[in-house]
Amino acid sequence: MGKALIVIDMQNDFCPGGALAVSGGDQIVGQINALMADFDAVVLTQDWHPATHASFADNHAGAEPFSVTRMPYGPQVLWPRHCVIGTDGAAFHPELDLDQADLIVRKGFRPQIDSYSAFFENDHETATGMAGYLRERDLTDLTLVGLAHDFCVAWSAVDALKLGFSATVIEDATRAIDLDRSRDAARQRMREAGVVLR
Ligand code: VGL
Ligand code: ZN
Repeated sequence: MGKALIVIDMQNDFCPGGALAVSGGDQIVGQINALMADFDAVVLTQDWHPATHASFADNHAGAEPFSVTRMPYGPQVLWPRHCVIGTDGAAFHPELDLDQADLIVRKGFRPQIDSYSAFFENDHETATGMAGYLRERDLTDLTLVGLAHDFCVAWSAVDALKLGFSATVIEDATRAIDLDRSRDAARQRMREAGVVLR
């Protein structure tokens, strides 16, 4: 039973100057690097979208970024184009210590479905492979950090609990998009699911 640090989407597009910049997103890199040595394993996630991705507002005629549409799997925020496969925006923050990572899980590469969680795409059915990897290595005790607190970090933490892992979010090593008070909503959902916020 080991401890894994799950570093969510520490990519250029989520940092200041990026396409979907999270305020202060770059300020947490040093802290995340310093945490890595305290864990048995480090797993990074990477938001990784084809140019045609259905979560991009500019792939929907007349749609504004940050508006909400309906997808077959439920409501979906339409985002500014971000983390397009192979672009600099999709690359990790240059100071993130990739050398300490055991695994990189890419998500959101299916054109018709978004993926906030590190475990499942937004249909809550299509698995990313993360759970299988962690279980095979007997990594049961998860700590989550990275971007964005109220989307990919929160969904990942809630799914971790559903799958039988324990999950702690170090809030100081996250930053939120905070769309329509989504930060408060995410904190409440995480607490209700049994995620430890620290
Ligand atoms: C994220 C919105 C769209 C995230 C990814 O990493 O929180 N948010 N894609
Ligand atoms: Zn995305």
